[in-house]
Amino acid sequence: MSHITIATTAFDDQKPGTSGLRKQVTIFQQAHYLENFVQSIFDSVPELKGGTLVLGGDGRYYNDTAIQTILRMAAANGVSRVLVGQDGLLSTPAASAIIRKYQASGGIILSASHNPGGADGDFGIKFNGTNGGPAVESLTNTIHQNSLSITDYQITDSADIELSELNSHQIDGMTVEIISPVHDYAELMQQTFDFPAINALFEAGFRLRFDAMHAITGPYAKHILEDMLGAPTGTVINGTPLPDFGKGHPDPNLAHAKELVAEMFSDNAPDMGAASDGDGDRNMILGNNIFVTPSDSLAVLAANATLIPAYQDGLSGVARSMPTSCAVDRVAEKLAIDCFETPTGWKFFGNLMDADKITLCGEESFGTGSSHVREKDGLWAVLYWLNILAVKRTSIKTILHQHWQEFGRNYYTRHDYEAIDNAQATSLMQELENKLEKLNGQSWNSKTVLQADNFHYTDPVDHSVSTNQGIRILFDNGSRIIFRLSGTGTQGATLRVYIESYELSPDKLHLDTQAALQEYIQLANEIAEIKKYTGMEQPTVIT
Ligand code: VG1
Ligand code: CO
Repeated sequence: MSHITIATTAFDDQKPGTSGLRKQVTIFQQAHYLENFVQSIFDSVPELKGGTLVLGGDGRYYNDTAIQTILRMAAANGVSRVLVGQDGLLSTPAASAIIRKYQASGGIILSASHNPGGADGDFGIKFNGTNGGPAVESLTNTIHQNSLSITDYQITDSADIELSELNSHQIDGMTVEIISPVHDYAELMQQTFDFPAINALFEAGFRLRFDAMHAITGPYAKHILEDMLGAPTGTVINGTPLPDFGKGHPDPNLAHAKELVAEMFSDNAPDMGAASDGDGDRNMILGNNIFVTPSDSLAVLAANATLIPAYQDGLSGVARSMPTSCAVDRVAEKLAIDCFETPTGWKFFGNLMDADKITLCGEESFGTGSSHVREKDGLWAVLYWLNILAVKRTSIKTILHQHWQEFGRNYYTRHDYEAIDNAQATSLMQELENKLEKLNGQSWNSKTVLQADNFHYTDPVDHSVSTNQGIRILFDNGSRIIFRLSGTGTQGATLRVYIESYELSPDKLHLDTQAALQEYIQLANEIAEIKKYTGMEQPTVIT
């Protein structure tokens, strides 16, 4: 077996987006495409030489091929040990936990998360650093720069490794250890939550339905919920990971988790419904005939933190991405802890956690997490809710209604316009930017714009600055309209419009969300001239 240097030419489209490099599978299948990006990672992270690398993915189409290539390249680039999930599988939060537990120099996670899979779907790759979190912007910029000037990459000509057995192998002096994808993660969950209390809840007849959407969380959910916590067999549905997610769209929201949503809004609905995405970092929470918005979920988790063993001494602080509703801000105020507002994407939470400025954080896009890892964590959020319910012994509906009564309700919706022409999307955003000055101080029906700007963020820990993170229109009554372009889509551009209003009066806490926000939805359409630029009458997805 020998080391080979392969000559290559650079691709000009390997700039990581919100969460790594995400492209259609066919793009990744081009000769040298994956190899160029992987070599750019090795060139940007010298600590990998002689270090430990964690490797795994969400099992989507091309996962197997990519893992074998990366193993050969890791050996040729002098990595000393690779911990790879059995069958090449690792959920994103489990990868983060394993990097931290074994003090690895980093991890490579293969996933396009909530994007559809299969030969005609999407694939993705991202690098997580030694803290277990997604590479910060300065590192993704370096990786991108290296990808633009690459001329060759290193690989061995060794045979494929058999990944189905928990075994150890050698490639050219590098050890490959095949580990259980579930074990370390399950242990961490057991240390975080009150498992006996949750077990007692199930024993008392509590009914949970967990939809793994044929994605990575199936084996984790079956082991933890059914085997360890005693939930009845069948609690987990769609629990076998498939390379094309059963042709579904593994995005846990009201639009894509249809089977679960129908059951949760039926007459004989279970007490709780939950779902997770392609790589296991997102979650959706439903109660019997009620949907919990991710922003509300974060607020409820923060307000009830001391019920959870791992957080019983309280939270050091909380954070949310800028477009996430301000519900958690009100909890933080009451708890007298800091609340940080970061740009979209989990990579901005890592520094705050490393510096112990926050314990919990979340995003409106069905992501919640804590400092137990450095990724958002779908199953963790489900266990957190179960732990709260095991202590309170009341319904999700009651918990949510009481929360609104105490803190007020942030009505919230996101309207996505997908696959729009790139040039039109850029013009729409540019035109909004041009209007900012005029918008400041403008009034509609007794509400006035307090502030209209393009959000930028200065990291309180390393003082790095991230600009151009979304157009914000903030009103004097607490309402907000936010516009930004997605950084994870692979076809054309996706415009995301985030709309929020705040209600405190008890007689207005139970309105229909779209109806409650109608005025702002209309305003958003007018201000951004969405129809003119997209040609669309309606959003393609509403969450
Ligand atoms: C989306 C979400 C963002 C999330 C990101 C990765 O990004 O809006 O909140 O962090 O996906 O999630 P964008 O740029 O498309 O809006 V995952 O679960 O796809 O890794
Ligand atoms: Co995900």
